[in-house]
Order: sequence, then C-alpha cells, then structure tokens
Amino acid sequence: MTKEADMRITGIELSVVKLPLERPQTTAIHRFDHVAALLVTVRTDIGLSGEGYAFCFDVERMQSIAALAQSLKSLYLGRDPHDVEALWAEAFRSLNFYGQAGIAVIAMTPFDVACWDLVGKAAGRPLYQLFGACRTSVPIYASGGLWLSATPEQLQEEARAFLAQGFKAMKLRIGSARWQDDVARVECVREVIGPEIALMVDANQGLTPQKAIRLGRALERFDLVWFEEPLPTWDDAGNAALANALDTAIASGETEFTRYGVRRMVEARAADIMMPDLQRMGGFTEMRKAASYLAARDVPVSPHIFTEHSMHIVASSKHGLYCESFPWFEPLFRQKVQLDEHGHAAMPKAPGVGFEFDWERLDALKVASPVLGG
Ligand code: SMN
Ligand code: MG
Repeated sequence: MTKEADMRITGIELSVVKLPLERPQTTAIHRFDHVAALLVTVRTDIGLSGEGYAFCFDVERMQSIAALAQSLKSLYLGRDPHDVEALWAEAFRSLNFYGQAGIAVIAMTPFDVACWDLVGKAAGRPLYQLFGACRTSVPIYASGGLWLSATPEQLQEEARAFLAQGFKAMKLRIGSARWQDDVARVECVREVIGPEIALMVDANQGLTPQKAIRLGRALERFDLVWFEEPLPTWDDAGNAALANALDTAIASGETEFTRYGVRRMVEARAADIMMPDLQRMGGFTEMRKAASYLAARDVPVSPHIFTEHSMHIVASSKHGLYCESFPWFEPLFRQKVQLDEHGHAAMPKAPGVGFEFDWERLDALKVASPVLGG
C-alpha cells in the first residue's frame, strides 16, 4: 500500500432511525409495523466517510444492538479502514463472551460495511469492481409485497404492480394454516404473471416436515425458482430430506450467522441455494468468505435483503443468482436502485457502496437512544 492510500478513522457517529411501514405485514412467523435501523458513519483524516447500517423489527430491541455497537467504537478509532480483515477478526474475537452469533454479529456489521465503503471511495471504484466484477447489472426479484397478510385480490394487484414497475421476478410469502390455501395463493399470482416471470415462495421456517412435503409436491407444477425456508433452519436433516425429495430447489440460510452457519447447512445438504444475510455475516468481509465458500461447493448464492449492498456480492459472484429488492430501506438512501428493460438492477458507478444516507430525510426519522446518549 502506498503512503497516499493510508487513512485513519478519526470519528464514528451512531444514530437510530425508525422507518414506519404503510401497513402491518406478516410472514408465517413475523408481524412488522415498523423497522428500526442503526446508522453508522465512519469519518477519516482524509475527508472521506463511510456508511453502514444494521436493523431489527423494533426500536426498543434496537437499543441492545446500539449498545454493543457503541462498545465497538474504540476498536475502530485510529485504525486504517483498509485493514478490514484484521478489524473483522478483532471485533469477532472481542465478542466471544457475548456470543459469536446473534446481535453481537449484527452490531459488527455497520462498521465492517462502512470500512469497505471507505476502501471503495479511497480507490475511486464501486465495491463489486474491487471484489472482482462479473457483470454490470444483476438479476433482481421484487420482495416488498405478496406478504402472507395480503388477500388473494391484493396479491393479484401487487403482482400486477411489480410487473408494471419492470420486475421479471417476484417472491410470494406462504405458510397459511391450510397448505391448500398456499397452493391457491401461488395459483392466483401465476394467473396474473404468466409462465415466463420467475416466481419464488418463502415459508419463513413455518412448516412441519409433513406439511412441507405435501405442499412442495403440490407446488412442483408452478415451476418455482425456489421454495425458501420450508422448515426451521436448525432442522438440517429435515431440510436435506425435503431437498432430496423435491425437484424444486430449496433455498435457505438467511438466519444463519457467519461462514460457520453457512458451512453447516451446506455440509448437511440442507439447501440447494444459500441466502446469506449481510448483517448475519457481520458485513462484507465475512459475506465474501461465505460467497467464496459457496463457489467452492458449486452452491448458488442469492443474498438475503440489503439490496443496495447485496448487489455488489451478486455482481462479483459468477454463481450469484438474484438480488432481493426490498423497499423498507430505500428511504435510507439518496440514490435508488434502477431497473433496466430486462428487469435487472444496474450497478452503481459511484465509488464504494454507491448509495449514501439521505440525511435530509433521515434527520426527521431519528429516535432517542438512551445508550447512545441521545
Ligand atoms: C424476510 C424475513 C424477515 C425480514 C425481511 C425479509 C423474508 C425474505 O424471509 O426472505 O425476504
Ligand atoms: Mg426469506
């Protein structure tokens, strides 16, 4: 590294924002009416700043993540953000006592992401090019709708709206009390989108093995891209049996932490497609390890949410399938993800992540955080 490329972290700012949702939304196991995000800005002595965020489903529980993040600040202050690998390892080790999964790993994420944002900005390159580019646009599926809480009429309306927005792929949540109702939900969406649009379903770990096999068999005729999280993530044997029994690919892994969770599922053959989540990996440093491990095992990778960041992983992974378009976090950023005529998302040309916090809007969404002293 040349002397000019050096930079030092001189300041770190943390804040919590509350993002309201238009109406409550449900999956087989969640109910959301707002999300809370922890925004981290890392400033350096060369005038560049990097940004990252973590989120959870309620402002009260966000305080625990914010407290852990606050405790990590001293580890990063004074350091060179280029040292992402060393910093990740130090942060991870320092959290050993608190559990090297769960909210401790979530709390590491915005720092690692902000450091990578700085690495990209210092190099003058978007991150996917630094990671090793394989495309300039990425397949993307609409995921901000088709919730379990939607009626069949709403499902059809939302599916039409996704098509009108230019999406060529979309994901439907399933996990109804009667599995036959899930078949009807898939049928009514297919009716609107036709056979060519890619369709995925997500049961959010809400099924039993018996229900999952019946439903999975009944869904084979809809030519789904994948059947996501049919069973609890810890049921490796159950997921492996299902993956073996069905022609439809099983996708899973969004709630696994770090490369170790990803590795366990792959070794158990519990999923055909893996969906690592940026904040459960602890940021880009570990996400890239997970993506490389999946490449080595020839397992396709389709990252979970974090659209603006996950794009860089899909654009630098030949085995990257799709990026998930998830609108909850759009208000965080000044730039919007742009779809082309193929329904692909164009990679940003700006250096780093290429999406920056929209403080003009975010200041009004800030909420008090006792642990951050606000
Ligand atoms: C999902 C679950 C929880 C939060 C966001 C998204 C969902 C998905 O499982 O895969 O989109
Ligand atoms: Mg999911």
